Amino acid sequence: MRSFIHYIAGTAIFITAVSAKLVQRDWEIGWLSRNPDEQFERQVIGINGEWPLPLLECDIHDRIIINVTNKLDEPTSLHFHGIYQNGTAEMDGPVYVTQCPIPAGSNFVYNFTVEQAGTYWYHSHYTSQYPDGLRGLFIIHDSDEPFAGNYDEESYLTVSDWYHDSTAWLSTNKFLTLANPTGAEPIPDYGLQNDTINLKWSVKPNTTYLVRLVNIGALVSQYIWFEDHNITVVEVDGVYVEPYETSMIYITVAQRYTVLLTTLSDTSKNYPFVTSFDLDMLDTDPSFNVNLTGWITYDESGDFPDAQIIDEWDFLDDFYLVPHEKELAWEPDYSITVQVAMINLDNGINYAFFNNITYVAPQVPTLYSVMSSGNDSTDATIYGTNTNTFVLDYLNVVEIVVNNADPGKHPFHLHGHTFQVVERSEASASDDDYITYDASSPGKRQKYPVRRDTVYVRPNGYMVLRFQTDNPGVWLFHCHIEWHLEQGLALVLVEAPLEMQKKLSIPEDHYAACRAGGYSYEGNAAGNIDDLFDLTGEAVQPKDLPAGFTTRGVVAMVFSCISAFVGMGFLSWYGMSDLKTTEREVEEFFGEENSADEETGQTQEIRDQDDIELSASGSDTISETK
Ligand code: CU1
Ligand code: CU1
Ligand code: CU1
Ligand code: CU1
Repeated sequence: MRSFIHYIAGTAIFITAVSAKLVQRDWEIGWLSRNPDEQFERQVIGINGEWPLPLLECDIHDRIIINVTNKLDEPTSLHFHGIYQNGTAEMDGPVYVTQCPIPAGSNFVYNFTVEQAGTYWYHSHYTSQYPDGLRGLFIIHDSDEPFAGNYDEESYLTVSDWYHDSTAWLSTNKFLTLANPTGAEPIPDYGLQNDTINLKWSVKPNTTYLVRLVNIGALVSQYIWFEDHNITVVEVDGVYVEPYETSMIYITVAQRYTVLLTTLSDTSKNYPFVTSFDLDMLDTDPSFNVNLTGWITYDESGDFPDAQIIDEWDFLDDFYLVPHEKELAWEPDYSITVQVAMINLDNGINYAFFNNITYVAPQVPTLYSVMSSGNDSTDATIYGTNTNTFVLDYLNVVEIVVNNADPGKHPFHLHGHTFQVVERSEASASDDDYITYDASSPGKRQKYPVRRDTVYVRPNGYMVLRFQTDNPGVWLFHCHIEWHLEQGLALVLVEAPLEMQKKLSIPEDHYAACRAGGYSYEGNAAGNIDDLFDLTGEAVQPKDLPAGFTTRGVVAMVFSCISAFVGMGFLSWYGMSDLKTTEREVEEFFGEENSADEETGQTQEIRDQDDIELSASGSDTISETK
């Protein structure tokens, strides 16, 4: 009997070894011209002259090798969202975290195996680049999936917001500027379904489809529904779940819902499906119809009716999904509590914070600091004062408590892991007050908490996430709203650094990319090799606002400057192409208040949380201070 078991096990390993295959691609990343919303032709980032981007598809256990050539006129990188990269953390992709930016003209090879299955995506992780089009689907098949045999066909539906200007331009000119003191995110110009509009999804009657719903947008969560067709959720973010029937999905950027949809027997009608922006996430309503309609198409020559008006948002709450592999909530060995806030610093710009630190990228990618720092790698100090780095022990359960002291919804994503969503509060009833987690009086919990890699915290609410540190690597935890990541809403987890040093090796072409771009790749966050605890020259956030000067004050200041100009008839709010004069005035104002600090050149100490007046994002603040 013993030898029989041994024989079976050996066979299984052998079968795995032969069935795994190599999926190799040469990808030239470059600019193309496209007009996906039929409103505006713009430059998008394509691969090998293709956009929409190629579908990356493989089977579980396969090896993926992607040889990237950067043909852009700017750096780039690729991240494979949701892939654990266990043993290959150096292939994860976020710049200054696990690699240097890939300079224009350089090559870089991503090489890893996938020991997981389901619906993923790949995207640039260089500054705010992915909404310019560098984002595509990554599907990993698994013949052992629990719903195997329950469907006939496969399909996918990506949704996204879409901008006509490049995100880099928007960021510099519209978003991170003094003219935008409330941090209002740029309003998208349109929405896309499968990177197009008026999508007709041709279906066969009486057929069950496995449909992968993916939000590859930059900012906006979307509601998705299929008229007269219910859907059954079977997977979220690569985690199989007990089938859950619903009529509507709410999907934040970066999330995935895989659903079963059975078509009708009657082929005489076509049915709208709608992907609809969550308008709560926009400071002003867009001028286009945010309910984008496509059609379940039974009859190509038939009518394509308008979508019906719905009267409520009756969508699935992912908190109640139950993983197929049921596990009780893991008991934490270590807990990290972070408070989310959006605050102006003394340059008048609105930043996003975890515990009063807005992430500022180090000079040396944090993984390379780990690899070049020996036993000092276990001391978070060397990773810089502005990177929000936490060093985690190997094989622990770590809890992240997110207390959202901001009236916005934030979809947080953890690299390298899925986490259990142990608690998630409702939104606070008041914008002026936020709810914090109290471990001594737990809120509503599920016996088998859902696991996924991206989940949103409600306005002024909290959530409790737990994961296992079984994956040595440097992992970013951040808001996946690209604008909020630009504002610094990120922290870094250095998971089991001594294990990393034993298990990881950085390929030579990764260091070559650093050399080609003139980036440092050794030493601490400041690139200091001799004394790892000397952070002289590290990148830090701008100074705090002068004492007593609040976000509201910045808003008032900026708007009074602007209205002064408008009053003089020189400028109008929407027509302004250059706010340099306003910026100079405000800078001079702040500069005078702040000159003493500037002379010392020291990083200002972090203030008590109570001192911070939170920015009330949105039009309310603006109208109050006009
Ligand atoms: Cu990711
Ligand atoms: Cu992502
Ligand atoms: Cu956010
Ligand atoms: Cu990320």
